[in-house]
Amino acid sequence: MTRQNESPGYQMLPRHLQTVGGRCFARAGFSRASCMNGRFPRHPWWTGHYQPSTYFPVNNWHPQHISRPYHYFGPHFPAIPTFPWFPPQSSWLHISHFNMDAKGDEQFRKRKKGMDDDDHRGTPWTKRPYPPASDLRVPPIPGTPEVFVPTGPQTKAKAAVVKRRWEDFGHHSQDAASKETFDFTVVSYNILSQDLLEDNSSLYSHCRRPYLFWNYRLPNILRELQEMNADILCLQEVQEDHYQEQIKPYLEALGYMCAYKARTGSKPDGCAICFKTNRFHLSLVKPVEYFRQNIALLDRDNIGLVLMLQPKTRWGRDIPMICVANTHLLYNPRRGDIKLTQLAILLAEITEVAQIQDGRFCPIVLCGDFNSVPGSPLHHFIKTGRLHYEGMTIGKVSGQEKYPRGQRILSIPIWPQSLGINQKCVYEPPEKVQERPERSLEEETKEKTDDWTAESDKRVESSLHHHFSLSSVYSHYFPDTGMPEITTCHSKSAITVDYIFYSAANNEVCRQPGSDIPSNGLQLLGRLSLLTEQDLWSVNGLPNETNSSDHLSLLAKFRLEL
Ligand code: KL2
Repeated sequence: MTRQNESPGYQMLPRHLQTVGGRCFARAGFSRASCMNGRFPRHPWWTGHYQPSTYFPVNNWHPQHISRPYHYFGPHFPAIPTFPWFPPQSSWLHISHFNMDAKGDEQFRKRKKGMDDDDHRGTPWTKRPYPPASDLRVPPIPGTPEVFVPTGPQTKAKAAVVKRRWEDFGHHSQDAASKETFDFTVVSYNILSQDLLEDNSSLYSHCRRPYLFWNYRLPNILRELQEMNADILCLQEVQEDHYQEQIKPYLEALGYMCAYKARTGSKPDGCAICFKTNRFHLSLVKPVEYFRQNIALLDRDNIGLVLMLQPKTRWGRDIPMICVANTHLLYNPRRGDIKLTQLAILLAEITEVAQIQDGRFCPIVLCGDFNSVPGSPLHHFIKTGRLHYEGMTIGKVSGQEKYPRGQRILSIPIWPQSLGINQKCVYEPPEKVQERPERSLEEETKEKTDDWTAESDKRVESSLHHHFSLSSVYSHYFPDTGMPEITTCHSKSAITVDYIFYSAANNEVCRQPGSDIPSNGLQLLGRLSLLTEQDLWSVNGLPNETNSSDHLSLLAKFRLEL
C-alpha cells in the first residue's frame, strides 16, 4: 500500500506536494513518524530547516527565492534553497509581496480541521532536524536596553520603530534605600512554538513568510532575551528540541540555569523557567501536569512549572525564598471549566511549596499565558482570590470571545472531589475526601430542596477561593487613552492573555493578622510598557521582522525587603 493510500488527507494535497513531502497535513491516520521517515525528506525546506545548497551561494541569496514552493522554480532550479543562519538585516526590507498567498500555499496549510482543537491528544510527535546550537549566529547585542519594533512601509530600507518604554515606579520606595533589599527582574514570554505556528498557520497569514521560519525567529528571540537580561525567565511554548539543543545551551552560556516541563501528550512544547545562577540558589523544582487519567474533565495536556528560589545576597543570612510559577493554560475559549480546574491545580501546588509558617506564604511570582483576558472571571479569580460561579456558562470564564460559544453552565463543584483539591484550591487530606462520598448533582439538588439553608449552602459551594493575594504587574489599559494593552496579536485577535502576578508588599493579606512580621511581599519597581493594537498593526502585527513571536515579552522589576 502506498503512503497516499494510507492517508485520505494526503491525497487531497496538490500533486506537487504529494511527491515533495514535508509536514503531515492530516494528523488522523498519518503520523508524524510515518511522514518524516521513509521516502520523505528529513529536511522539509519550508519548516525552516535547510540543507546548504551548492547551487545557491549565501551572498546571492534573496528572500524571494523561498517565497514559493520550490516547484515554481522549474526543474533546473535547486531543489532546496539555502536559508543560512544569519541575523536579521535591514537589507531584507526591500522584499516585496511577502504576504502569504492563501491559494496554493499548501505547505503552511492548517493540518487539522476543527476549531479549538489545540490540545487533542494526537499521534506522537517526531523530532525534526535543526542546526546545532554551535551554528547559531546571534546578532551583536547593542548596549541599549530598549526593545525596538520596526514600522513603516515594507519597501523602505530603514525601519521606523515603536518603542516600548521602561516605566519606573522606583520613586515610591526611596525609604527602602536604607534597608536591606534584593531587587530582581522577571520576564514572561510566550515565544510561539514552531510546531504550533505551523499547525495554526491561518493565524499568521498577515506575516511575511521568511519571518515565520524558525531559523529566522530564533536569533531574534534569543537576542531579545539577552537584551532584557532578566534574572528570571518564564517562557511558554518552548518546543522541546529547540529548548534542548538551542535555547538552553544559549541561556546557560549567559549564566542561567534552566528547568523545563514538557506538555503531556503529543504536542512538543512546554514551559521553561531559567534563572541567573549568580542571583539565586535553586531550592526546588516542581513540574505540574494537569492531565488526569481518571478524570474526564482533565483530559488536556497543559502543564505548569514551579520553582523555589533562594536569593543570593552578600549578607548571607536567612533570606526568604521566592516561589516562581509558570504556566500555559488551555487555549480553547469554550472550556472555562477546564481552565479553572487547571488553575486550581497550579494554585494547590503553589500552596504546597510556598507555605512558610503560620499559614503565611513566601513571595510568589506567577507568570504565564492564561488564555484569559483582563476582567474575565478567571482573571478576576486570580486577582481577588474569590469567584462566585453559580449560573456561569463555561464559555464566559476566559472572556476570549465576545459572543461565547460554550453555553453549558459550570457544574457545582466544577471538578470532582476525586481530584483531591477543595474549593479553596488546596490539596485536601485523602481522609477528608473519603468522608464525603461523591454524589450526583441530582442527588445533591434533591436533598437540598426542602432545606432552608440550601440557597446559602449553594452559594458557598459555588464559590472558589485561594489564599494568595496577587497583584498584576500590568494595568491592562493605558491610563491616558483607556486603550487596552495587548500581549498577543495575530490575524484573529489582539488581546491580553499573558500576565505576571506577584504577592504585593503592601497587601495586608501577606501579613499574619495582628503580627509585626514583615509582609514578605514584593514591591513593583518598574515594567516594560506594552503596546496598543494600533501600535502593533503599524508594524504588521506579530510576528514581524524584529519581534518573532505572536506575543510580546512582559518584563518587571521587583524589590524584596529583607
Ligand atoms: O492564544 V495562545 O495560541 O495563548 O498563544 O495558546 C494556544 C493558541 C496555543 C497552544 O494550544 O496554540 C494556539 N485558534 C487559535 N489559536 C490556537 C488554536 C486555535 N484553534 N489552537 C491552538 N492555538
